[in-house]
Amino acid sequence: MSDALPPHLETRPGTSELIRTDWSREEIQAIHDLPLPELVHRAQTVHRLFFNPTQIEAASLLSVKTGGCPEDCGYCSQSAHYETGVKATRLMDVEVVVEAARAARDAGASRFCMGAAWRSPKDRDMSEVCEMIERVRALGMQTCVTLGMLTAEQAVRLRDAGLDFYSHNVDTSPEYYGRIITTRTLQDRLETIERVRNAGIKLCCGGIVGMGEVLSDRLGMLHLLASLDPHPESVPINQWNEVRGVPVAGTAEKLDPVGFVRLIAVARIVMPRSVVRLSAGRTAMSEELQALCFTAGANSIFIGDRLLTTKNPVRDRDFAMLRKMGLDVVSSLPAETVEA
Ligand code: SAM
Ligand code: DTB
Ligand code: SF4
Repeated sequence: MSDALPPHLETRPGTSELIRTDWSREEIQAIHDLPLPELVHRAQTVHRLFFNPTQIEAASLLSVKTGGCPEDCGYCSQSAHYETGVKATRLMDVEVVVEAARAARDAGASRFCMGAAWRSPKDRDMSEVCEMIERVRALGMQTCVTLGMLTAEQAVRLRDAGLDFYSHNVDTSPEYYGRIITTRTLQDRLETIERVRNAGIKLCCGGIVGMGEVLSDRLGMLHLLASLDPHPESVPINQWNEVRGVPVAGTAEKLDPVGFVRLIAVARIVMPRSVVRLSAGRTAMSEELQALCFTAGANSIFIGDRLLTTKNPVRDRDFAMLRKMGLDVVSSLPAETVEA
């Protein structure tokens, strides 16, 4: 692994060897297949070397441009290819976005993520998005945007506006990818990821499970993420949030909860320093399952009753759940504040 550890971790012998980008699929499978107590113990051990296991980061999402997307992502409510009932809107007014960010901050979120249903942003959209970033940043929040594919120039513009994170998922394994999306390739995504990195923006990159894929695809997705050098600072693991009218709806199968916990633990072990976000899909998860996920190394959630177009648990219930578990919502986690 190329980049240095932060000083507070360098004093701990052996931690740098844990950060690897050369995991083999076989190693990942073997970790996944460990007896559950062994797997969770290993994930907890790694987690504690890099994070405080009682701390959870909270981010909020806002769809700043909804629906009418030209891409055909088979899981998405916002694709113009499917009848999902989601109404297409124009890019939101900056003031409305800033007010939503302020409300999210006052409700406990430290990061505000703005999503747009674009294949890629048009240059005329960039000025407005950059203004949103500047204004949300001025509220003292970390900023994140997800706008689709970027050119190198667009990535630099976002960096200059003060963007902290760009979110761009690999979504699934290389083998399953073509079954889910045909209008852009995995290579296209990797190129955007590279441009984001080159501009010096932190990366939020993960994927979705529960789209009819098999276990080797889920592990293939984690392998792909763990092969990114450096690892994404933030790794959202989404369980597909049900959307009617999309192709995935015909094949989707909710994961066995223990199988889901195993994936979280594997993500924690193979990307020790990344923040692992228990992302979409929590409305369908019991508190017990979420507790196991936090025990297996997940340390971030989205708060607020809406993700982009689909539901998320209501905030008060989430805070009550975290309180019950003795977990604190913090404004930044140690490993994530380190410069890449
Ligand atoms: N249009 C941009 C793009 O796709 O690059 C940004 C917005 S897109 C909605 C962001 C991510 O949300 C997708 O890459 C996908 O991983 C996730 N996502 C979309 N719909 C989802 C669903 N129904 N359940 C879980 N995750 C979903
Ligand atoms: C991510 O991996 N999940 C978030 C965020 N990154 C942008 C988006 C989840 C969207 C869920 C579907 C919806 O609400 O439309
Ligand atoms: Fe468009 Fe993003 Fe949805 Fe794909 S995931 S259809 S790119 S909004």
